[in-house]
Amino acid sequence: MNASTLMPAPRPREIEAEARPIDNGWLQWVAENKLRNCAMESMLQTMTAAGLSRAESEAAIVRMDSDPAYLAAKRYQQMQRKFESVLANQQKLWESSPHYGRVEKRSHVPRDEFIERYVRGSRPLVLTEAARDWPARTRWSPQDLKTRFGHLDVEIQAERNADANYEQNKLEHRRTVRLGSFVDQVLAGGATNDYYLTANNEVLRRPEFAPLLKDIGTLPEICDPAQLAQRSSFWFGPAGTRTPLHHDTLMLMHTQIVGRKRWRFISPLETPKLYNHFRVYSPIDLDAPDLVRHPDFASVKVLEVIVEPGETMFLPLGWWHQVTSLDVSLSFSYSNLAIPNDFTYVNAEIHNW
Ligand SMILES: O=C(O)CCC(=O)C(=O)O
Repeated sequence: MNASTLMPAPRPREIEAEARPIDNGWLQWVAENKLRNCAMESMLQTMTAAGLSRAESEAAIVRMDSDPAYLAAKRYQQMQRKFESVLANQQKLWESSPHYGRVEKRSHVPRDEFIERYVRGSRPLVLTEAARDWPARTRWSPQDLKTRFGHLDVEIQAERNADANYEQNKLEHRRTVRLGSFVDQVLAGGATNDYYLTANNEVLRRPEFAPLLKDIGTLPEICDPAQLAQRSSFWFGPAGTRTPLHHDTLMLMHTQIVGRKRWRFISPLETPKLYNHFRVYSPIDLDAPDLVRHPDFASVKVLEVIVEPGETMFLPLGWWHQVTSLDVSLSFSYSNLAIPNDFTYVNAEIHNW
């Protein structure tokens, strides 16, 4: 944990003529910043700038050292630090492999090796031939979508450019559009992140879209075909879509049918350095990490691979990923692994960090 980053001050108010009281909001702020090892002087600067008396602020900071609630928090913090060091040591071992920085591409992996090396061994992998007999590979195109399904309404994500947290707020970005018009918009609109038909659309659960599933051929040996309709998703959008850094709560395959995507990955063992204070999301943008706000990210190793048309990305459990479309893209993801693939994560919900 960085020693000098201050938490934002509580509830900004206009500075009043008289010194503001050190209320519970400020006491919590003092406790949190002491837990983050912030220096007394930097805390005092923030407190006095907000209109608090310097003498009272200093006394509150000193008193905190014997506050029973603060002492209890310190014990929990120590346990958390221990757990973090366990993860950090394990990550160090993973990174000591000369192969760690490279996402493997392989044409075929036998089932047992797949489970041992990639599922249990927790390694991202690109299967280059897993979709070789899929009719989708020759059939699917934006024009084909329009011809076969253009008259149907679908749910997309829209007006994303106006909202820095478009993925976290995805329910607010749902719009229903005619698929044919959306195809036209994608083809004419050029590179943009403003609109994207993502997995949220659930089109594959609708009988009208069942022909799409017929275009899926042999699945990797590890998958259960009987579960495909229930556990698959369809993605379509322009070049330039960006799915921000997050982790999923299961393992999945993602087959690129049209266009390329750039996938970047971070090990689940690096979670303590990703400021994961809201559900499965990290506020870090891998294209422009802000090391002043997120200094712990500085030592995080990012893996990268470009997934080409016809290739299938395997995403092991809990790996963080940020995904960018490099071209107009059509892809198909599925989580119907024939091994246990439902996991429980205790979600972080600390909204005001
Ligand atoms: O393809 C994308 O834009 C994102 C895919 C993804 O993040 C996922 O399936 O979890």
